[in-house]
Amino acid sequence: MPRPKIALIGGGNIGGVIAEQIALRELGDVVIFDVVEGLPQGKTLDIAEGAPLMGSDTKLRGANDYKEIAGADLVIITAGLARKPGMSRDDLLKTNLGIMKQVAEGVKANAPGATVIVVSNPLDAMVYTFKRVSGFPKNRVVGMAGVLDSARLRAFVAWELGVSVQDVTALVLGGHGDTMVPLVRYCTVAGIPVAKLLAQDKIDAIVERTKNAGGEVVALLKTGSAFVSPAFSALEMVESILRDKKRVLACACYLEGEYGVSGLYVGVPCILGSNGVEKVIEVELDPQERKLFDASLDHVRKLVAEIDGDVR
Ligand code: TXD
Repeated sequence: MPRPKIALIGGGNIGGVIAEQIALRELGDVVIFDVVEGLPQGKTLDIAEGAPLMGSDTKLRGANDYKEIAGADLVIITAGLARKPGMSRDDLLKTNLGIMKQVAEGVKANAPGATVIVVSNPLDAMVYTFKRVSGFPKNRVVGMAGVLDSARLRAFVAWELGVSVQDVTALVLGGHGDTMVPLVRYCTVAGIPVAKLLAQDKIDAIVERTKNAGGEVVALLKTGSAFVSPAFSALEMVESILRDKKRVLACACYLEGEYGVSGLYVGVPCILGSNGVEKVIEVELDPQERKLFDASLDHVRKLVAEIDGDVR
């Protein structure tokens, strides 16, 4: 049984960590495509030379020609600019739109049967762009954001309570930006609702820190945005798809009536398996949660409206 072929479009900070972890976990053989000559080739060669120390027989290669991704089973897209201090994710829209259109054409032509995980920002608009330009079915195009935002919420709750991160579960819905919706009501510590363990002011502070977590790292790094936690977030999705784990994860999914929404990508819980997004799970939202979700939807709609003419 051959290993799955995994194509990484974009071999930068996030792409490099994903490639290294795919090799370490032997999830499949890797091709990194990038437009920078030498970058994908150098990164894959470096990881491959470390493979004996990982005990990994994963094959890795770099490419500057889309033909090298031919027949990929899974494609992970991190191509695009990352934020610098003072920039919002939305500031990346125009530049990354042009890149995503190019990427969608390349993937459509060379890996038409692939399942695609989009990571590039502004995420909700970029995954929408990929789907529109590629014409791939909605189950095979999914965006990575909610897994990261939920992980950040989990980490902050665990640190505040002094408990293991393994025992904290959380769900963040909506767009991947300042209007994201951390659902505190569904956040538990070993099944115990977090509101039973933390005072409201602490919870409110954690929610705010979650919404601003990306910007917090950008301000500290100054040269780019977070890349390890996003890479590990994408890898949760990669493993669930390749190993058919049926994980329930918060992902940017294309909605057609769920949550009363149609024709948009937005972060919702879904079941991820070998058929990609196998089911969107509709959780009950109370009036306040629905209000926040609708506000987030409005933001995503405005962002998509700015580019819709370019992607039809
Ligand atoms: O939760 C999330 N979804 C976000 C995503 C979390 C953090 C970062 N987020 C976004 O991912 C970020 O705002 C960027 O839009 C992407 C990738 O972030 P990364 O930190 O990996 O950026 P890098 O290191 O700049 O890597 C981008 C690579 C770089 O090597 C470029 O040469 C390449 O993209 N690139 C391209 N590859 C293929 N095709 C084209 N056209 C292209 N243009 C640039």
